[in-house]
Amino acid sequence: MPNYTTADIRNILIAGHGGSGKTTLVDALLLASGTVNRKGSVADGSSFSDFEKEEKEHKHSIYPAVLHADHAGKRINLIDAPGSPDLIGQALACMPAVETVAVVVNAQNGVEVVTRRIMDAAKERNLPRAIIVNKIDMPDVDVEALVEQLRETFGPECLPINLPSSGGKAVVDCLLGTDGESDFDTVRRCHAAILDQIVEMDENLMEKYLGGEEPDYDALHEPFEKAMDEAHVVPILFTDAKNGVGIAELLDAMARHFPSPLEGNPRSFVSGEGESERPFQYANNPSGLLLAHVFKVTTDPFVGKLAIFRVHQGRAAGNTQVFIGHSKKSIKLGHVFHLQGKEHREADAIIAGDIGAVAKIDEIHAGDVLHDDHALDSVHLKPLAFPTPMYGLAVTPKARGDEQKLSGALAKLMEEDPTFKWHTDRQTHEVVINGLGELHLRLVLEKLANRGLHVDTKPPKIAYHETIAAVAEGHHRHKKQTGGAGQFGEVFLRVEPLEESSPSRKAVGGVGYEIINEVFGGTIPGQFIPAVEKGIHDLMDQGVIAGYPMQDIRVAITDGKHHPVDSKEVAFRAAGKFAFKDAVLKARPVLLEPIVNMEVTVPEGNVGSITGDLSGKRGRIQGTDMLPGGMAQVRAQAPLSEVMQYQSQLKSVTGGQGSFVMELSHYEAVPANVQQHIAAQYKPKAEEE
Ligand SMILES: Nc1nc2c(ncn2[C@@H]2O[C@H](COP(=O)(O)OP(=O)(O)OP(=O)(O)O)[C@@H](O)[C@H]2O)c(=O)[nH]1
Ligand SMILES: [Mg+2]
Repeated sequence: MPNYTTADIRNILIAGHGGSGKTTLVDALLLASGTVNRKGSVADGSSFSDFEKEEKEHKHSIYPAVLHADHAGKRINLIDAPGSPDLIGQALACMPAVETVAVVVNAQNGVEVVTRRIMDAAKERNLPRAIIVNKIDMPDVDVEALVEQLRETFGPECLPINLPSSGGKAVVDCLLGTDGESDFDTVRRCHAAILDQIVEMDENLMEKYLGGEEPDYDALHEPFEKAMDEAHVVPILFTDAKNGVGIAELLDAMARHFPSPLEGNPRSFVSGEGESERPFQYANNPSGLLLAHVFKVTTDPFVGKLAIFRVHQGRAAGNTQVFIGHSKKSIKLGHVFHLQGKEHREADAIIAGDIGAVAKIDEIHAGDVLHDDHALDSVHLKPLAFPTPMYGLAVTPKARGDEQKLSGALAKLMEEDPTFKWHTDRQTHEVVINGLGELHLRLVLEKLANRGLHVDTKPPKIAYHETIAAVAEGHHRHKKQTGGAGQFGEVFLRVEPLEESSPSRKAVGGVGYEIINEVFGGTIPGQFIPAVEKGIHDLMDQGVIAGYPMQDIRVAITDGKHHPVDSKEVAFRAAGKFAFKDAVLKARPVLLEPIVNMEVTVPEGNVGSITGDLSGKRGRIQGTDMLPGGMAQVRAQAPLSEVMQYQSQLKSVTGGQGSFVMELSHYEAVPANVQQHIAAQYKPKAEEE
């Protein structure tokens, strides 16, 4: 067993915008705690956190790494997430594993795109946050203005607990400290501001404090931690990770004030599905039954598949039998490890609150729950939304015969990254990959190449959907007489648009429809209804206008006729399909196209041409924000079909200085002329009836 208890653990996600210094900070924390004996460096490829081949080549993080620093009797687990906007899915996926999200802000740049995204996502998930302002050594940083910006953007609960001093060469405590020199504001004023906020959590403490008594660290832990849990305080700390300034103070703060697994806000585990879904209470207690959540899987060159999990209850001991989700078959866990970057340290058990890993178990997938009790078999974490990736490429292997290998590799990558998707196009049979931006997919192609898989790429076809805009009725009689036995089935039905709010319709972009049976008096005998439904399904899948799947349609089967001898399933399946087609053609069929949310980052001088260009592409500009360093961000919505090749257009306008990410917003009807054009190009296979 480890020499620490659940109460001694701190789980902290280090997230924030690219280049803010997260990895450097983690390397500094490891060194300062004495957990390692040298300082890792991103620049020379010796970082404990950025250890993967691609990370060393690019000199920035691409995958989250799990590390730990032991300090003051506490085990501080640190997850270092990549900061590129394209890779935000990786940070989001790690949130269920931690009690605290520490957002690193580059003192020079202030609030950036990913700063905002992570702050919002952590708040949405009810996770306590801290802000670490890094790079305070850089020339011309205006820390005072930055604190103002943080408070304006994220709320007045963002309050410094230390302050830079000696021109950024040191930090001075203002949580308990009342005097000392600081580079801006006064220690006394900041001390009063943060304490006023914290004592609100504890009446007793407040009384004493108002009576002039200063609290000590022990008295502060509980109210401080509680204030973080309730987002009543978001502590701000200052560091220069490169030169080790503020690092010891940060370690102290993590150990002293940040919530332990026993104190942090509980994760939303639920049992059952749909209507029978209930919140599931668990206890962060090592002696209970095992409940662990796999938040990340990776492929390790030495040990193969590695599943990284957070134990929420009980303990995951090596060489024991566990169940995966609702599978009734138990598997043997084998060795369990603590991770220190690429190093795996074997442990007897991973206790409640801790983070560990297990290797070589193909049956374990990201999002799985590991447990050791059948009674827990329907327990899972309430799924959280990830951005839906829409930037796509159709890929074909350069070497013949690599198709199988390619799909195997893509399936692995998809499991490792919740915002990477791949599928085979139904019409073109091409393999299509989707990511959040150009960089995202470029990294995927690089990873494939490193595994010996080289591919050609081209833009994929747009995934249109079809739907209807009106109510209509349809009818078809299927009758065949070939020699002896005949086929007979007749169907009447009605179609209507299915509103977005209908419970039977799935999430945005999901293909939702509903079929109801209103047949009265057995005009279609019960046993043939499934055949009619099958026929409707067939056409839903094939589409009517241009060969795309249909969605958001309610179909009511209303009436029909049968024949005592000739009525057969095939007859009703055909009748159902063509009655549905008859109805759809009368119900003003429309083609829906995907609309994407885009965030385009360009030099300020290019904003005019970028917004002009996007407007010309049927885009809607939603806002422009100035960013540090003479850059600006344009937020817009645009039809995917118009921005499929955006990378090359952006490159030519900005001379390679622009970047963008896109995600699915919703589906919308295409303009009539576009629909006519697409429908005219569609040549359905001759239909046999
Ligand atoms: N001057 C100065 N440089 C720093 C500091 N922290 C990090 N750097 C430098 O900033 C650059 C980026 O640092 P990283 O630690 O890789 O940043 P990151 O946030 O992990 O970046 P991503 O992994 O791409 O998201 C490196 O060149 C670091 O040496 C700091 O406090 N002061
Ligand atoms: Mg990094």
